[in-house]
Amino acid sequence: EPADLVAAFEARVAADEFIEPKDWMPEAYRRTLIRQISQHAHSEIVGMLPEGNWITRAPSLRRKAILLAKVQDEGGHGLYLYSAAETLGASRAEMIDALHAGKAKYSTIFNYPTPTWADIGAIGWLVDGAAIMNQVPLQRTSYGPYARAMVRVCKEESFHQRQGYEIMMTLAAGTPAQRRMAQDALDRWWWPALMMFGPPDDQSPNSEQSMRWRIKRDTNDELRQKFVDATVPQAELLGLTIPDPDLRWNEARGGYDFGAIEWEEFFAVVRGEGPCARERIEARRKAWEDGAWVREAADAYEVKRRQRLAA
Ligand code: FAQ
Repeated sequence: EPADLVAAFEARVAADEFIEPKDWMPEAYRRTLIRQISQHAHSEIVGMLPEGNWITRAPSLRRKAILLAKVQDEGGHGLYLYSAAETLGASRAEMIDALHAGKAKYSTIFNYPTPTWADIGAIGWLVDGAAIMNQVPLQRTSYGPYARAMVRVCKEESFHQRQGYEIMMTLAAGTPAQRRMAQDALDRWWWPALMMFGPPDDQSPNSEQSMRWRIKRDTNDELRQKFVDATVPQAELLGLTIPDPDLRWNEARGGYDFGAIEWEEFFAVVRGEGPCARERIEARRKAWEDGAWVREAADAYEVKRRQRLAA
């Protein structure tokens, strides 16, 4: 790649300018962005499934309307993000094929089951909470379309986080059985939520380059620490116990120390061995096949529209 173009690109990134679709960019920067943005999109789309499981069984009409709207928002985020990746030259069909073939990743978190209603509270509180921690800094990521998509996504995610926390507040203040259900959901979601931030910095092959290109603005461990620090007081307010005997405030550091994460579990889930991995991909494949007629109808309509315009 021409050294003068590379130097000009790097200077723009260093000056915190946004890189736009028609600007020159190194091929590896383009590929990294397609990887991250498409995987982010897949996470939103696969992320509709664990909560979708509860739409027909939400405990009241109000809860059902809220959950339906939240899951719909996630679909919207996915489409937004696929569009952002398309501006880099990736086609949607290619990206979706890569997901269905198991070549493209999606967040490990969505491979865990949602057996109780409290899981819907825990997902909003912890999973959306972790998502926001990661996405707020991405509003300043160096690629313009990705950064702008994050602005709207973060607004919606912060509403999602509050609705989850409100479910947890209701359960935590409810009957003993409801409190137990809330605690059980926290027990099951806590460690997977910490894994969402990715491998530890010293085992994160992409971090160094992505930080240099300002695609990532914080490292995996920095964001994980911020999430723990923000979430512990929220658990205390609920009167629930974070399932980590090593969790304690570190006065000198001004943050919480926490126990060791089971990275073997994380890497197994990344490899596609998560408890619901097969079910999730099958659900996505089926939805894609069932929707084929809609795509065909849209294409046929577009052909007719162009013919009308040309006539
Ligand atoms: N799951 O070198 P790094 C949501 C992979 S929020 C699966 O550190 P990087 C909202 C990683 O891809 C969730 N794979 O990688 C919602 C890489 O493999 P590759 C989605 C993971 O990219 C809420 C390898 O490990 N959010 O959906 C995970 O620099 C509720 C090495 O890792 C985003 O995607 C993982 N947890 O950092 C929806 C945010 N972690 O690609 C519904 C944007 C790592 O080389 C309900 N993405 N891997 O084959 C990012 O910020 C980054 O991509 C990281 C990973 C931080 C996820």
